[in-house]
Amino acid sequence: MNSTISISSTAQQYLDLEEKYGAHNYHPLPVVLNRGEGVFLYDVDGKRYYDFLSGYSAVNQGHCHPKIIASLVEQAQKLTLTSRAFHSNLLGEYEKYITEYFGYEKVLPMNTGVEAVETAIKLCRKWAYEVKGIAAGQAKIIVCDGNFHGRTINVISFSSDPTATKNFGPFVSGYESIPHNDLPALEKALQDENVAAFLFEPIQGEAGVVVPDAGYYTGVRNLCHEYHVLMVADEIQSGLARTGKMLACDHEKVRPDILMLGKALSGGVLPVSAVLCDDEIMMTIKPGEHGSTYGGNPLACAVAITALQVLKDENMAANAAAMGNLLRTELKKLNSPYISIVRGMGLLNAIVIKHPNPDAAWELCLLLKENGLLAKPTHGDKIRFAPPLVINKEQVMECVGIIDTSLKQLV
Ligand code: IF1
Repeated sequence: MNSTISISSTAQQYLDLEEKYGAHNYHPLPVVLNRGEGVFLYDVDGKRYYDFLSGYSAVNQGHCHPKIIASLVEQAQKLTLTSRAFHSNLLGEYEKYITEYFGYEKVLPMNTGVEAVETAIKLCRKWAYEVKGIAAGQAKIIVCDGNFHGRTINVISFSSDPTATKNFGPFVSGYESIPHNDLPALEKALQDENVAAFLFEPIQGEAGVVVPDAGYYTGVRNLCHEYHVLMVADEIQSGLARTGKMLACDHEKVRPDILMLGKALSGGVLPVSAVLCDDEIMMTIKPGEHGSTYGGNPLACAVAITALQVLKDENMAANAAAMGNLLRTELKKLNSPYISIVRGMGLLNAIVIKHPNPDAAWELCLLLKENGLLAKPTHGDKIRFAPPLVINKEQVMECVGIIDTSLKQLV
């Protein structure tokens, strides 16, 4: 079953260029976009779409948020990069702003999400040897089955996804994987005195928006305290108001020992990530032991301050909670024979498709595109529904209508 993939000759020219000159490391939906504004994306033929992916939660504030763009443009005309060989006027101000914003003593600024994850792993190991006293080279980090934390060799070393690991070995040792949302399995793993940390996503995004049982974050927090192990929360996708609270861990008022942020930390404008923790952990890294060319650059600092400020000023967490409840309620009311599960927290949601055709989720995304909504399947039968957090009630209802129409067109 193949829906008719309609694409204009204009758009096709762009696809042909990518086909010929670019690596084939993605399989994108056949749409070519050239403008974004708020919850909307526009293609090269001027067609408007609702964005239900939000750059994988990098565009929580909406595409090209005017205040974020203003900060970008203003700073870009002053100073964009000094490197960390010298000081800039913005780094300290940004560091004060973000550490007070999240309640940690220190921040280490990086660029991409996976760099934040790599940084956190290096901090865990330093802390293990120099604070906890684990024997040199023996530190272990517990991770979860189904995890996604990025695509470097070290991080895929603990991936359970064959697509992420096939023919990329050899891999880095020092990791043990347990089921997500399984406190007994975590406690069993923590019996090993060489465990330095538990690294997890509060909600597993790539796995299909897997929300753990209530009390899971509290249980993790208590076990990590009891066994003197660092609780390391990857909130790169679940953080920054996406789930209806500033952080997913905030739903249980749990404070991780190490917090990783990325994606919407810049509102989708440029790569900005951050690792936050207190001095006992952060001060284990000494001058010259870690960093990056662009980490903490003045342009990123200016943009990140504004991106964080607008989340609060525009009450985006509260809106995400309300609009997420509305979206899930209305999707369930469709009673579609093709939807087996509707799940999520705030505006991080997914539906699980049940259909004889294994490509049904992809086919549905093609129909959604034709009907003016962009979404993409994850792991075959799940479709992530994660619009920008500025979406309003009328827009949610229009999108539910588009989803309903598309489901009825699915054969
Ligand atoms: C792609 C997935 C999502 C992340 C979490 C760290 C990172 C990510 C929880 C690394 C990045 C992105 C990567 C992007 C697609 C997207 C993704 F499908 F790959 F798995 F969101 F679920 N921790 N996720 O979700 O951050 O280095 O990419 O800045 O690789 O296609 P990054």
